[in-house]
Amino acid sequence: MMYQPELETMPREALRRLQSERLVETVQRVYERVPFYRRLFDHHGVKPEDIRSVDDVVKLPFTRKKDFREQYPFGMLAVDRTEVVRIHGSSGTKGKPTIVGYTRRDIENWSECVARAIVTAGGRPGDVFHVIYGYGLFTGGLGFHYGAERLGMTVVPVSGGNTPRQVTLIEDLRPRGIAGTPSYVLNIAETMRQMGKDPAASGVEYGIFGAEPWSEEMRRTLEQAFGLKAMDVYGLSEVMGPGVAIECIEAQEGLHVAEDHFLVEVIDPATRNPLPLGATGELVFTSLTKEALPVIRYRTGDVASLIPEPCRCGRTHVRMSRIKGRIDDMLIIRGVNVFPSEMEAVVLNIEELAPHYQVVVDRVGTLDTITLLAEVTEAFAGAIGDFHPEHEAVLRLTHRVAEALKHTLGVTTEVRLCRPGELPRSEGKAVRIIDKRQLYPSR
Ligand code: DLL
Repeated sequence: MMYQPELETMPREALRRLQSERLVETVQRVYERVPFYRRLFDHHGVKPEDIRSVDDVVKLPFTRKKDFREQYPFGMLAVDRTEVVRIHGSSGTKGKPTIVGYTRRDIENWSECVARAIVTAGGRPGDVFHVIYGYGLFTGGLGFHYGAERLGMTVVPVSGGNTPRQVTLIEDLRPRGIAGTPSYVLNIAETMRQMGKDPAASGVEYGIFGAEPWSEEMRRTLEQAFGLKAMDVYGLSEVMGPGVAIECIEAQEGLHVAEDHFLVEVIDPATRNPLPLGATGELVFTSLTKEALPVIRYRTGDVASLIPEPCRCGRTHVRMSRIKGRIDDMLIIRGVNVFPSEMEAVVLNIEELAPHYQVVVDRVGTLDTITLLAEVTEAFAGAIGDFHPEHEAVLRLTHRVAEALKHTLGVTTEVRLCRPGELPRSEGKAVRIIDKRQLYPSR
């Protein structure tokens, strides 16, 4: 089933024309209405008339999160503040949050995007839909809520946290679909098992997981735990929120970008040059329909590639790969590029490890070092009795994990195994990386 088949299967040539028209309008609007963009365009010697089709997008300057910070709170708006019906933001670990705004029409378009995304992931009107993403400034909860209501679902706005209540509601209301961060949904499964319940008995048929990097191995773990099909959903507040791209249940391979609303590019983060279709680099988005907060060539910091082959679901919108990680999280260890999220695959493939891990990054001299903290399973800890790092079985497992990491990533990593339950559990986006390098910037 498709939500908007005429848009989702639009021939590429027609889609290109639609995108070009919308790009031209967007560029004119921001130039006229947002002093920030006028200055930026002037500084780069770009005039709105230079942009006639999507091919010209490469002439436009980039924007970044820092621009949102500097224009905080309302400097990026292309409408009067009174036309903004809602504010969202991202938590931002440093200083002020990033604030974004939506007009009534923006909310409508966003709801349509999310409704479309839910259907793409296997949802249908009438389904009970359990929303675990946080409600509030974060775009996850309300973004999914409005999309699900628009679709005509029975929405359960649980938000994150209070895990025993999540379990009760899932058991009693029997949602066909759930949406949440993969790390927290995994914790719900763990809690169910601790309560003596089988998550697979809950009858959930599909899960829409995103807002943080996750791996194919995590998909398998979640699918097996609940007996559901897991789809990856991508989005970011600066561009809209969830629903920018979603995997289809037919292929479960790559996320269809809502190309009637967003123009996507992949660039080399170092040179900022566009990369050929299929190459891995930084995702860049230009919005095509947004009123309150159009974005021009927004550099996401997220690393992925575009998949040029048509999809077997029949949708013509280009697919992007799973996000490999964020540029800031990429480590260069003795010349090898490593994303901490790549370690997830290793952890989940070792039977004695629980799917809970963190990566500590530090710097010794001029070298980056990484240490994987991973929990052993209850079964492993139970079998050896008293868990301590010097226990022979623990040492052996530590060695095996380090070998597996070396084999998969090509670099030597420290490994520290932890007791079951020792690492913090997430109720939203998991904190996977502890970067100690910033503590000593001068080292
Ligand atoms: O995380 C929006 C969202 C909500 C997406 C619910 C999906 C589901 P922000 O808080 O602004 O918005 O964070 C955006 O999260 O730049 C990525 O680094 C990361 N991210 C989002 N989705 C994925 C995903 C929401 N599927 C930032 N895989 C983005 C990997 C993701 N990373």
